[in-house]
Amino acid sequence: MKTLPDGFRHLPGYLDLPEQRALVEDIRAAVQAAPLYTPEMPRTGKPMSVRMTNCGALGWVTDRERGYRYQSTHPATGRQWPPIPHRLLTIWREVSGASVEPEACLVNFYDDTARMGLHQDRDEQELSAPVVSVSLGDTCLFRIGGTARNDPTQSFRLNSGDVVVLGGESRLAFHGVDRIYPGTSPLLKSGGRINLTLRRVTLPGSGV
Ligand code: MD3
Ligand code: FE
Repeated sequence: MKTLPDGFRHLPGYLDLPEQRALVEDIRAAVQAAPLYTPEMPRTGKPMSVRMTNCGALGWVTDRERGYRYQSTHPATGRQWPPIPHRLLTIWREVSGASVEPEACLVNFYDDTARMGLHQDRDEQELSAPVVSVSLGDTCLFRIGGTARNDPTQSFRLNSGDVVVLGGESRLAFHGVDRIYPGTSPLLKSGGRINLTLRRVTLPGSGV
């Protein structure tokens, strides 16, 4: 039997419907200040199917010319990212077990056909803090393996209101989103899925 990587925690239904609705309103306000944009793969410039924006002091961005990186400004508007909503900071404090605050909240928006290929998250200097993920809207099929690309993977559904904590060994596990199940949640008026990931980027004391 395959085992999930150590430090992986799935908290199904962590947020009730009123909490999910309030979070959607927070994200709507953030997206007004920092619009979703289409990220490009490094070197090839191939557009990703997921649209993105960020909240927090630092945001994860990618384009053909400069590749994957964190920066303090939106690539299209040049403005600072809006702050991380308080209710997300509360969730981080409740589940992360970290003594540091998150610096980045990546907002991923999936339409019915969007996917995210198997990848590792390793653009952060701080890899001892977990990543905390919040799912809103339509259900997705999520896949997670081990720390080597060819390790066996396990798939399961992430539903609206689920929280996932990726700590310990799972922090460097390969993972991806294979598909969205359209029409599985009434939360977002026009459907689709939002995933929020809270991350510590810099090492505490690095002066950022
Ligand atoms: C496992 N997001 O933004 S969330 C990402 O549903 C990303 O949008 C997916 O992968 C999404 O990088 C998956 C669950 C997740 C998030 C971060 C992880 C799983 C992770 C980091 C390390 C290992
Ligand atoms: Fe990821």
